[in-house]
Amino acid sequence: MKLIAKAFRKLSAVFMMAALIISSCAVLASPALAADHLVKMGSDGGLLVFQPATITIAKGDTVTWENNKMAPHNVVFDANNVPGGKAVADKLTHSQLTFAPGESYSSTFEDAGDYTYFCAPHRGAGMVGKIVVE
Ligand SMILES: [Cu+2]
Repeated sequence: MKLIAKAFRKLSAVFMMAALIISSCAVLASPALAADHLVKMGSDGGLLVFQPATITIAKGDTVTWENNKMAPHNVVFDANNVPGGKAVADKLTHSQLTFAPGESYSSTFEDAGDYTYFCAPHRGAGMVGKIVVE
């Protein structure tokens, strides 16, 4: 009898361990791990550009724009250049200017499509970016 109880305890310990391993694998395998992508505002070389100017991301991913050089900068989406129109453009836009290096803001992209944006002070200089959400 004692032997059976001992074996049973051992078996349940093995079962618990297996359940733990399986459940941790399920967490690791979950596909929707959203990524965060960094775009610098102003190139390292001091050019008035977003760097990289175009990035391709997945639905649910976040883009963080970080002030780098040649401030001030901002990030403006307009209704004609995003899927979803004005409501989406307004939600993604960060019109407040950044002045200090390292200042940043982020937006999360929920729908597939092409999103083009610009920096208001430097639009004329060609400071335009594009996010492709697949
Ligand atoms: Cu700018």
